[in-house]
Amino acid sequence: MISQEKIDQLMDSLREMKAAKEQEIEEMRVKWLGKKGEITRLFEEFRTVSPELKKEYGQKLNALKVAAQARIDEMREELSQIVDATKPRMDLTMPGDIMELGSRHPISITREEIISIFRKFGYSVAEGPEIEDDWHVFSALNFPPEHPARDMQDTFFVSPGGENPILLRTHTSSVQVRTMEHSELPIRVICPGRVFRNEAISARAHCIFHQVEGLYIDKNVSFADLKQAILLFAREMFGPDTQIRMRPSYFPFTEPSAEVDVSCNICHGKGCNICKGTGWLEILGCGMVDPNVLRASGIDPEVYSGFAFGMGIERIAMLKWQVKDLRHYFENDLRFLREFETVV
Ligand code: 2U9
Repeated sequence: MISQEKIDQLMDSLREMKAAKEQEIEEMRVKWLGKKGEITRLFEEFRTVSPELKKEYGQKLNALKVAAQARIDEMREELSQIVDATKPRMDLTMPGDIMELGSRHPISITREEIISIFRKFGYSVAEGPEIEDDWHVFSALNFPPEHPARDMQDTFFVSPGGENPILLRTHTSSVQVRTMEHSELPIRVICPGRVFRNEAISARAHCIFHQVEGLYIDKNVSFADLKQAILLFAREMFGPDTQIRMRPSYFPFTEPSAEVDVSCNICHGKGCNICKGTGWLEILGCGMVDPNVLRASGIDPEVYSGFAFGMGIERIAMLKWQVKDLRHYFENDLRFLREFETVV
């Protein structure tokens, strides 16, 4: 029969309970809390307790049940702390797990190299949004309203309508425009970043690629300054014997404009399959900033002049490592990526 004495007695035996194995703990759990266990049986007897004692015994029985469960959990915890001498221990003489080392992506390596060269020349680095407006990508850069780059065939539009459509930038020149709008003169900045063009993907073209563009604006900046900056860059990037040549070109944002070739660093001008027998490799475009571009960003072209240049990082990296297909840069094939410098 339930009594205070009986409950106290059970509490005492609970505290004294000991077990050396998991199996013994389980047997105790069944003995106390199982369907036919001691505490379960007391709960059945509880139904016959007189109403005036129900509250008191109810609380005591519940406390007993909680204490039994707690002691069982405690015994399990104690057992898990004991090292089982029969189980194999960790062999400290085993070699450690091999950590897979990553490698820097060739585009990142090339971008960092270009940036560090221009930093040495005193340029700072600026970044800007990939989703841009028409003003910063086209209008401020002297693109006429009917220019084909403004067409859906060439540019990815986010919202095409209205006065100032929203689009994915097709070049990082928009970052230079933002720099001109907000910085004090003189400006000497390079802008690395991803750009987007609506092109069919092939070995030589991709709809996403990376550029580094540069801009230098001050009083009395001349084409000779541009030529010297590009020559110094080419020699840092491709070796001290590198020669450059400039061919006249056209861009809406520069006048005059030029495309720049470097002497082929594979055949040293003799002609090979990399330079297609010409001895020259095209690396970038450049020119003197068009006065309309300076004016659009509030800079007086009567007082200031500047030069700008732009290059595709994929192209520079292709020349550096003789990568034949641009798609390798985007496919994350480990056999390709492991060819490059390991990060330690
Ligand atoms: C401002 C003014 C002028 C940036 C320039 C080029 C020439 C050029 C191409 C090279 C290969 C782009 O990646 S590519 O397809 N770029 O030829 N870019 S001048 O001129 C600017 C930029 C900003 C305010």
